[in-house]
Amino acid sequence: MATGNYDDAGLDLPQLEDPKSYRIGFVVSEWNDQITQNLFQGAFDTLIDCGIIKENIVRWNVPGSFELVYGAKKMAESFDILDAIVVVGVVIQGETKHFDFVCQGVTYGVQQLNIQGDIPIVFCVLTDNNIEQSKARSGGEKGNKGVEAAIAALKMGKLKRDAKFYKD
Ligand code: DLZ
Repeated sequence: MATGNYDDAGLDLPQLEDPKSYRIGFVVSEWNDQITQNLFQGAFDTLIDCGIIKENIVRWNVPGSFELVYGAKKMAESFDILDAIVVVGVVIQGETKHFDFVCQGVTYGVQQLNIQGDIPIVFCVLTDNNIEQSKARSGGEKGNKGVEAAIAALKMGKLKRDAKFYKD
């Protein structure tokens, strides 16, 4: 179980007709890998709780958050059967402007992929002032943002399927 009680966290789980048929991809940044691994694990456990089978969960790693956009783009091209892709990263404020550029790049890039592509890309990138804030949001006292991302991925995947149904 990912966080214990989804209701307490105000998270309503999606009602999926056939959860075993859902396929979810993850592109995970290796920068601050303990944090991103905890985010991924929270998301993975949530998907399993929702009835997704582990064979239908794909994971690729990229070096840093800036590379998440390219990774998601390539994953979408390689696996057009995916219902949704989650990008997982953490960007921590430093002494230079690097933080702003990485945050801007990944946010804008994911937005563009969502506008141009067919597979919804879910944003699970922490943008924190310090590592303590990141720890708190990746399985600490503020919960695990990976759980929310997994639920968002399933909801967006369902929306994609529903939209196709109306079109066909
Ligand atoms: C270089 C860099 C820095 C300073 N900080 C972070 C960070 O906090 N989080 C993160 O995911 N990546 C960081 N990176 C790496 C960049 O995302 C990227 O991998 C490099 O600039 C190479 O393109």
